[in-house]
Amino acid sequence: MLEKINNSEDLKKLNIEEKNELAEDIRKYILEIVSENGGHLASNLGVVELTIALHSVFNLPEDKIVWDVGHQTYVHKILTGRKEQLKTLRKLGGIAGFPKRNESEADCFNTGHSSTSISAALGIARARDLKGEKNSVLAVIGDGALTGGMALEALNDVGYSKTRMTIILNDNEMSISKNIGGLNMLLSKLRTKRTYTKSNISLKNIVNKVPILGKPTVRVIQKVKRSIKQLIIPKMFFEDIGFTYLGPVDGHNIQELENILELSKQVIDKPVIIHVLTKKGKGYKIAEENPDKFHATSPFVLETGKSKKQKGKDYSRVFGDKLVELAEENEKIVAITASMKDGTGLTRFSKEFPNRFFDIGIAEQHALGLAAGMASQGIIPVVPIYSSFYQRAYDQVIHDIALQNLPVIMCVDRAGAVGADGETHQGLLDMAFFRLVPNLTILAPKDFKELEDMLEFVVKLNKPVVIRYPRGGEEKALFEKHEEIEEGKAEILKEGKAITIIAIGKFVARAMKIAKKLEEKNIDAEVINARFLKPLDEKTIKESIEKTKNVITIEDGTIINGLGTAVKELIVDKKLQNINIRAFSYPDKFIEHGSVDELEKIYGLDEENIEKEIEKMLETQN
Ligand SMILES: Cc1ncc(C[n+]2csc(CCOP(=O)(O)OP(=O)(O)O)c2C)c(N)n1
Repeated sequence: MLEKINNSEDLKKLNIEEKNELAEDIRKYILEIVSENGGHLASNLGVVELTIALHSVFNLPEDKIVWDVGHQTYVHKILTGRKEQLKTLRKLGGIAGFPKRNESEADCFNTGHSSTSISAALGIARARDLKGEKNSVLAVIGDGALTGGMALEALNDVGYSKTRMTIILNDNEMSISKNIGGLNMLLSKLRTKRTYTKSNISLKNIVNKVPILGKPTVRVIQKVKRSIKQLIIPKMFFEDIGFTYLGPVDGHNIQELENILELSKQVIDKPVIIHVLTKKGKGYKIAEENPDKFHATSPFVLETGKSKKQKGKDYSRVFGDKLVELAEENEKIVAITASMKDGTGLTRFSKEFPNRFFDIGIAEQHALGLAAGMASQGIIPVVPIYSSFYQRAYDQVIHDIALQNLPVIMCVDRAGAVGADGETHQGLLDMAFFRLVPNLTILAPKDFKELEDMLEFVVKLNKPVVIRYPRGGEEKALFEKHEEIEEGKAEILKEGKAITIIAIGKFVARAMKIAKKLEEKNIDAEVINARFLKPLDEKTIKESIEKTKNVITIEDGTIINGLGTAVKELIVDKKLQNINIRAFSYPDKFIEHGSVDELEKIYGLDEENIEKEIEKMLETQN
């Protein structure tokens, strides 16, 4: 069936049996591709029927669908002319793992970070009304994403304003792990009221029997429907805040989904929320049983579900294990996660210290606000969040933490380029935006051991602090020493006279390798592990630059306001004369998807290029 379908026009010609067959074909196709390329598997398998129903009932690109997070859009891509291209999913130059306006007209809004869809859809709907147009606007949001503050702010606005739009609440009871929170409790009450589906579908039959459906008829229907529900659940949250609530509906029954979507089109004086029940990983038993593991996966063997690559130790694990060790010694230490327990390495901590572990939903702002409150009372909160998601909590870092100088330990996981998830997920801005904030101490370890040492150091520091470390494992380099961490103190790893190489974080290992290669060519490089972006070790760096007169910096962040900028500022401020400087970093642009190795090559951060550039720099000087 999949061979016959290239777009939603083809889809609309199919009957229900054929659509069911198509759903199975799509599942197989997605499994083939994701097992090969890696990607977000379980969420996509869960929305196959829902996406088919949406494309059957609505007409894109006139009608607009905003996908929250956007990790579940593989089916949507298949049904909007990108079936073949999906084979290049997440590869350099290939199709992105998230919706992109520049990829297709059917992608009306870019997403990647959670909980933005309702705001964006409301904006699109208001623009439609201002322009006097009539198209439908929908947001598809998961129960996990609904826990994010931005989604709740938008719900508050949509319900009150009565703007015509539809929210599809894709409820699979999961965020990445099990979903949590009061809203989840509300949804589980609603989930069990299967009778709604029946009553709604029969309402749809009534609607169909009325030839021309006027506003008053809809109102009567709504009234009847509301009174039925009120009998069962005394307090209808969604209806009370201004929505027409439809559902819950079986998210794997295409006919029922189409019926309820058609019904929603009839409601013209209010926003609608359709509660759709789906199963994460649907149709692939191994993912159904381990939806968290298959939320996002590296390439795997289809028959067994086993990863194709042997997974070694990574920074998140090292962080998690060290935190357990520190928490055993210090009962003030607590850990907070914004729905990323596994990803940030906190699973062990959550088991060993359940009372000191807080999963607070996909709510980074709240995570930092909560941490600030705890720190104000003498608790030591440790908050690991991915670099790109820290962007969301910037004001909490400034206003709630730094301004009050509260000792919160902010661990920035996935700092630097992350690879296949692409521009929304690259962790390239954190050094730049954290460096601006007064009172923050900012560190980055050169390897696993230094991360452990830094954690030991910061739990005693009693200041707001940021430690950033990359995705995956450590870059292999044999460090002969690990000096004790002292506040604002860099580490000279190799002495030399020809050039100073200052690196931070994962690139320190690369700096050492480059220095060794240069040595073979009789170029004597000094290597400094900056350790602290702030406060920068001005004394050590100044003395070295004065000696060598040549300096390069290497960092996995944007060119603006990182290590390179800090060293340039130092050269100007200290009036150092006749210095050659070159900063290696990512440029001032959003960095596309591709493997980290590929991206580093493209942006000139690979060993060979840096070595070549150093040689050129020294040659022109001679
Ligand atoms: C701001 C932000 N924080 C964290 C994430 C990481 N993340 C991606 S998907 C996801 C869970 C989403 O759950 P839900 O909305 O229920 O969708 P499902 O995958 O279950 O369909 C999380 C936490 C993110 N994308 N954005």
